[in-house]
Amino acid sequence: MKTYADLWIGYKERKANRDCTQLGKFYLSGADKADKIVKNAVEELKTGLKAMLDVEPKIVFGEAAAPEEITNGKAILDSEEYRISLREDCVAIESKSGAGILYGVFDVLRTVACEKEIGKTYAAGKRVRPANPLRMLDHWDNMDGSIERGYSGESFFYVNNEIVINERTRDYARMIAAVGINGVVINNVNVKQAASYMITDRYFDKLTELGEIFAGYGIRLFLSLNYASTIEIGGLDSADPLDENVIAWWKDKMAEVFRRIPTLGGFLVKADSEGRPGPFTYGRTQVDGANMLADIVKEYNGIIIWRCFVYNCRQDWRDKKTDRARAGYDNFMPMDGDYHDNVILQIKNGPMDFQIREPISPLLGGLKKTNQMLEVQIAQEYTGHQIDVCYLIPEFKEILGFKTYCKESDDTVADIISGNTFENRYCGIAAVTNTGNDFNWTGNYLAGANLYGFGRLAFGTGLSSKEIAEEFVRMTISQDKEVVDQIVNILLPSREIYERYTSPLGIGWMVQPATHYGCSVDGYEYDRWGTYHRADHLGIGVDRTDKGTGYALQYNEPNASMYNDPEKCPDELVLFFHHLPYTHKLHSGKTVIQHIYDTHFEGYEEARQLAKEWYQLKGKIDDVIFENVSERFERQLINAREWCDQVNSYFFRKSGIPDEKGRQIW
Ligand code: GCV
Repeated sequence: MKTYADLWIGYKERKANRDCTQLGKFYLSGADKADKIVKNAVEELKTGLKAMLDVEPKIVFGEAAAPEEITNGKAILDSEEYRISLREDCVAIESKSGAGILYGVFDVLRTVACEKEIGKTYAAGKRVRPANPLRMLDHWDNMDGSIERGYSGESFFYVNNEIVINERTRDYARMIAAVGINGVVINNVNVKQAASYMITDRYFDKLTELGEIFAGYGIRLFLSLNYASTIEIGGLDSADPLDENVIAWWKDKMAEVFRRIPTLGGFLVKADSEGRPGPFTYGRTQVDGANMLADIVKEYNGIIIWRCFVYNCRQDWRDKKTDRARAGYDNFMPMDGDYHDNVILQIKNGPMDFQIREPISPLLGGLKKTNQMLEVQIAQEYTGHQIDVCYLIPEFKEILGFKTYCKESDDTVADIISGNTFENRYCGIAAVTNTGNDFNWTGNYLAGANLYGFGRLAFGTGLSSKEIAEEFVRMTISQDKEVVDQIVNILLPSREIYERYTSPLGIGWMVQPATHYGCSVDGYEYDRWGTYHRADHLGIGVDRTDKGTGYALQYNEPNASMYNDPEKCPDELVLFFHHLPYTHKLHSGKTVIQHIYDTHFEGYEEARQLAKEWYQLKGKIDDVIFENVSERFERQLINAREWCDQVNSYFFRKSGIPDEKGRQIW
């Protein structure tokens, strides 16, 4: 008996599709049947169909598929692309790669698990190509087993500075492959001392084993790298990227690392950021650092994913000219085009740090000659710690759909990171993951929808938030239509509700600094982190216009003009870009202060409503899931109430303007 939930790879009994004869036989073609991914795909298919429908399918392998079947008028299918069609006596899955076959198998299993009709789904043939080349999860797991910003237990990769490999490891690989993830970074970007030794003999055997397990599911293993490894473990006194001894050390080290861990995809690097070492220490540029490593790993097909989270974290709060929001662009734009081909810049979705609402980073669409990858966060660091329900897929859809105007056409963030706009080979999307060793992997069972949803969206950007939520509920909780609708209706508005009872109009922060959970309006106001709301008795917000820090001008037109003008700036971001009087009228017709009062009272009420809807599910769903989420809702309501009362009281006391509706403010 497993001690943890198997979520969407649980394959419980299903009623629909029992009379579908084609499910008795599968024709797999295009990929090598000896490929271990294909073998795993077949095993998964057999396990899933046996458990759900009591079917034991016969597997027939085609050699290379007949050209007319696989080409559909074009050249061969892209690797990872798959096609599913129904033949008279079987289901055919075709792909050029083992991974494509695996994704095709998971497509069929998902269809069965969601009780959608096989006949209808595949009658016309279904051809799917992943939207993004790289679809990654970044773990912030430390080797002592703790997880930075982890809200669902400890790491399942590390215990006491050792790498642990067990059944859970394999299930994790199955689970994330099922939603299309193809890369995992297993250690924290803040590479503490113990983790620096990951690239030494002490860990190679385990990493090789782990890399092989992942590879069997089409997933490449990546490591976070300590930029100063030359000093930390190499015995040198420098990490200068242009120093010959440093380069020579890395050459030897990388030769050893890739020989010992042949499946390794490359490295993720957090340099010159929040106290981490980097090239700036030696008067060098980010390009110098990234290219030095990239040139060395190139012969092993390695890639260097270089984070753009570089900013001054020792700011004087009195200084109104320095603007943390500007930092990514200021640091990385001037050298657009100088990064080598196997470098990807990984850019957080907003210019600050995963707040509930931020504008899109202007680097996305600013950079035109550099490989780019979007970084989002499903670990709910600022969005409720997996205590509060906050389904993030609607936010990710907004981010992906943002028009950057990097070309005359309407290119969106999704177009850029998929490689469509600038024809990059290395690009994609990564999420800081929300997993841990809790029985249900994500603490709050409903936070599983973010893990599931991130993968599905990374693979198929066109899917809607609702479709994804429905799939998650059907695959893991219930087939009952009423139950499904009820849970989907809890998930869908939850992000906006969270926003309403927390930080308004794009301000962000206002959290308890020690944990990032719970309200503290001035928590970051007089601190060094560059995260201010600048509220006084007359108004609130940060002037990032041409008269202020100039951040708004980092966008391409017409976005720059839109953000620069308080009359054109969308309400939800207006205080991110402007310092405005409390009496300023928003597009909604409300004043800023009334908006703050209304959204906070309403947000709290809406959270109560969500909880009520959840409590109605008692007896209709598994007790363990019911209790797990109910307990979280109790804590969410306490949190929401605190936010509501503290924010409203704070701004009433600052502004002296009463609530038009006369509700109680403390
Ligand atoms: C891993 C924020 C978080 C840190 C995190 C950092 C980053 O500052 O609070 O925990 O460090 O972002 O993304 O590197």
